[in-house]
Formats: sequence, structure tokens, C-alpha cells
Amino acid sequence: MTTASKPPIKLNPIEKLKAEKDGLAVLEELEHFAEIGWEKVDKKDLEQRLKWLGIFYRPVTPGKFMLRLRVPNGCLNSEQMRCLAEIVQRYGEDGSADVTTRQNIQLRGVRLEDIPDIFRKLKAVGITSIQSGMDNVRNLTGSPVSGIDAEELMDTRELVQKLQDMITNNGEGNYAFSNLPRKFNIAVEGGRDNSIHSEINDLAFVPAYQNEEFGFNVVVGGYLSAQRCAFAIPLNAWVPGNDDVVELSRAILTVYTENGLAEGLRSSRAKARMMWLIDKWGVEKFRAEVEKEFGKPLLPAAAKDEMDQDKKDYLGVHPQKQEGFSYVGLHVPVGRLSAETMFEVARLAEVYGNGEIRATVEQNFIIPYIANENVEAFLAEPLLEKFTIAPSTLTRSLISCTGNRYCNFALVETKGRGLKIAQELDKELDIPDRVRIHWTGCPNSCGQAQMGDIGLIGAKVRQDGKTVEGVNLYMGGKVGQEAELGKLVQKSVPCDDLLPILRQLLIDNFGAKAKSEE
Ligand code: SRM
Ligand code: SF4
Repeated sequence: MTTASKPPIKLNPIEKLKAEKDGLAVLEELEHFAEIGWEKVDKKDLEQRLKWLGIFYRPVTPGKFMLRLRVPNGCLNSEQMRCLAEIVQRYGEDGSADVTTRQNIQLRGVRLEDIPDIFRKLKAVGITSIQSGMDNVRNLTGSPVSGIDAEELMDTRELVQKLQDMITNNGEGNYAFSNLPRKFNIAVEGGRDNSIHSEINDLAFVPAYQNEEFGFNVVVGGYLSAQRCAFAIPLNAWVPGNDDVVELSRAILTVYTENGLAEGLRSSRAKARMMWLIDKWGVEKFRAEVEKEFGKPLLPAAAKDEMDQDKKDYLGVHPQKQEGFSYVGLHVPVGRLSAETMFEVARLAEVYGNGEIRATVEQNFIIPYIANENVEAFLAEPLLEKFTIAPSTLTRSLISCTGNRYCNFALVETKGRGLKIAQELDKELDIPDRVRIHWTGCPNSCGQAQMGDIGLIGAKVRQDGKTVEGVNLYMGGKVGQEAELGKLVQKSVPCDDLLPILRQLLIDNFGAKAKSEE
């Protein structure tokens, strides 16, 4: 009897690159790269493998790298912020940073020759950038008001740090999870308002009680991409709020990485996120394989979860669970930071708070532990004019990805344009409620356009016989309890025509009125 041999599995180009040499291997070569200079570094190492260390070659600004950090649960302290400010300060005009849509910080203008020194400095303050890009687990998100929110169900900070330590081998790099079939997002929600968009993560832990014990229902497979957007689906599993979260994550990552090849995930980058494995197997088989790896029976999901509040943006002054203290949410327009503003944020956190700083997925900062009697003085600080607690309506809820200033995928400029349009419309209109506008420079949707009340995805469009910057317009994205994906409502709008279209849309759909009408 002969068995028909299976055709060999075709690997996509990134899989071939990883098979030649693991992305993480460049860690050993970093000092050498710094010595020879970026122009002499092998192209694949330069443009791809360095991303395993969080170092992103930017074709738009060759020689000036982006460094993506890890900020687990969005938690930083003033010493860390000052260290980051010093790093970008040395690059003058080129140096800046961004708060990202995963509660994280990215530094800009970084030179490769300085990286070994920068890594030493980051290590000294307890920050790592390891495995923050490419086929790795990205920054782990958690409620930005963990430990200070009176209504929270669990302070997730310690757990999220443990999870990061497991995934990254305490920041030293972990070959067990450096060759996933694709990127992987994890979120752990300890609050009631779905602060971290659980539904668009490959793995999310959603608060839920089982027989009065606190824990998490587990949802899997969520993601946004150019080809497909999928909300996470229930795994029908519940874990207590302890190390089981770390162990289950380990089991899921293992199942995903070990079956990627056999199940064809490593052939096409467009069909490699974990949802494709779940599709292929069905969620029951997926659960069974995870359970085997977990090593003990998985409890079924709790009947209901505890995410019963509308999503907050945390801006403004809020009483903390610790009596006598408030946390203050500062609006960082489109997440952009300069060395100067970073130094100021660090100083204010120290002078008025306990040194803690939190980043949010809305690309803003929260400074906690401000004694109530000092809030007034805090609000009078000059930085609060730039990073105000009460921005105008559209500016308040504006989110934007990097765009063409630094990202070579971008089809349009996003941050500057998004801010300008929001500010102009805020001047013209009275808008009764918040309207979340999400800009994203290309269909990859790093700015989560499908989650916005209004989502704008960059596109090249034709106008008067010329190709110009434009957007595809989405509406109806919802976050929080009843999350929903926005739908495409208008295609190929030239950016120069966008303002009047948005004005009308705000009047027709969001109760906006021209200020002159009053
Ligand atoms: Fe993203 C690729 C920026 C959040 C989906 N993303 C990129 C790259 C690395 C492309 C590149 O090499 O230039 C961008 C770097 C530009 C730069 O210089 O900053 C980039 N993504 C970002 C950030 C900085 C946007 C921001 O301004 O905040 C966010 C960094 C998060 C972090 O701290 O780790 C960022 N990216 C997201 C999100 C949102 C989220 O996680 O909630 C998504 C959609 C959710 C998801 O992944 O399911 C997202 N980024 C992508 C994709 C599409 C993934 C896919 O499966 O197809 C790509 C392209 C890719 O991976 O092939 C991408
Ligand atoms: Fe770049 Fe596109 Fe992501 Fe924006 S959405 S940061 S343009 S990859």
C-alpha cells in the first residue's frame, strides 16, 4: 500500500527569512551593527529582524530609527519617562515620541550606533523593547486606572507584568515565542468598561465571576487587518484571576505557534492570525488542544461577564479609590510627544503625584495620586495648556496612527491633518456628545478605524485627473459593552474635500449645530 505524500508546504517570504535565522538572533549582533553602521547591516537584518528587538528601520527617514518599547498595562514612572526624554532629546529636531494605540511608547530619531547604550539605560530603569514588533506578542494592555479606580474588579498590573516576563523571558528574549505565525495581541481587563478593546485582541481576558470567585472569561481570535476584521469569539473558558492567566496564555501561544505550519498559517501572511487556526479547527477542537497544553481541565465560561459600563476616556479630574487623592487624565493631541513635554510629564508626576504615569489606548496620559488639595495648582501648570484636561469635543476623542510622516505603508498624512480638521470643526460646530474619529493611514488599521464612530482609512484617490490623498469613510464603530465594527459608507473621498463632508455628517448623525445658529 502506498500513502500519497502531501505536497510540501509553501512558506511565505517572512517565514523563509525566519527559517534562515530567527529574528531574535540579532540581539547577539547588536554591538557589531552599532560599530559598522546601519548602511553596512544586511538588508534582512536591518529591515526585518531588528524589529524583533523593537528597532524599526524607517525607509521614510533612513538612518533615523523608531524604537518601540513595551509598557505593560500602560504603566510607567517618572524615572522611566525622564530616561525616555533624555534618549530623544539627544536627537534634537529628529527626536520625538508617540503614545500608541496599545498604551505604549515609541521613540523616534534613534541612531543605530547609540542602541547598545540606549538598551543599557532602558534596562537600568526596567524597560525593555524586546519582541515588540513582527511575529511576536505585542504590548500587553490592561486598564489604565488599575489600582486607583474605585469600581475596578482587579488590579491587573502585577499579573500583566508576570505575563510579559513569561512571554519575553524577563525581557531577555524568548525563543519559545519569537516565531509565531504572525503578530499577537493580548489584553487583560480588570475594570468594567472594556478599556482595552478586548474584542480586537487575539487573546483577551474579560472579567467574570464564577461561583463568586473573580476571574476571566476568555475570548480569542480578534483582529483588524487590511483583508479581514474579526471580533474575538468566546473560548468557553474561565480562569481565576491568578497565574492561570499566564499559564493559559502560554498554552494558547504554544498551540498557535506549533500548529501554524501544519495548518497552513505560515503560507500566506494574510491568513496567519490566530483566528485562521480557529476557523480551520472550529473553536471546540481549538479549545481541546489548548486544554491539553494547559495540562488541566478548562472550566466553562461564566454565564455573564462584568463589562457593564460605557467606555471611558479618563480625561479630567477623578476621585481615586484612595481617599484624598485624584487621578487626572491629560489629553495628548494625537499622542505626539517632544522631549520637553516628556520631561514635564515626569516632573509633574513627581511633584504632584507619586511618580506614576499611565498611558491609555486613546494615546493619552493619566497622572495618579494627586492630593486633592494640590489639584488646583496642578491644573494651573503650563503643560496643562498643551495637554489640557478639557479639549474640544472632536479633538478630545481623536485617535490617529503614525501616517506618512514616518510609516512607509501610509497612503496619507494622518496626525497633523486629523488634528487640524478636528480643531476647525470644533470651532464651527457645537456637538452635544463625544464623537470618536479614528484616522488610519492605510488599511492595516493601526488607528482602529473600524472602532470609531467615524473611521477614516487612507487611500489614494483620483481627483481632476490626478492621484491625491484621500480616505474611505467608515461609520458606526462601537466600543465598550456593545462593541461593533464600523461599516464603509463612502469611498475615495479626497482629503481636501473631507471637511465639509464631515461637517454635514456630524450635523445629520450626531446632532451637531453650527455655532452661528445659536
Ligand atoms: Fe500597527 C504594522 C504602527 C497598532 C495593525 N503598525 C505597523 C507598522 C509596524 C508598519 C511599519 O513597519 O511601518 C507601523 C509602524 C509605523 C511607525 O513608524 O510608527 C505600525 N501599529 C502602529 C502604531 C504605532 C499606531 C499608532 O500610532 O499608535 C501602534 C503600535 C502599537 C504598539 O504599541 O505595539 C499600532 N497595528 C496596531 C493596531 C491596533 C491595536 O493593536 O489595537 C492594529 C490592528 C489590530 C490588530 O493588529 O489586530 C495594527 N499594524 C497592523 C498591521 C495589520 C496586521 C494584520 O494582521 O494584517 C500591520 C501590518 C502587518 O503586520 O503586516 C501593522
Ligand atoms: Fe502605518 Fe498603515 Fe499602520 Fe498607519 S495604519 S501606522 S499607515 S501601517
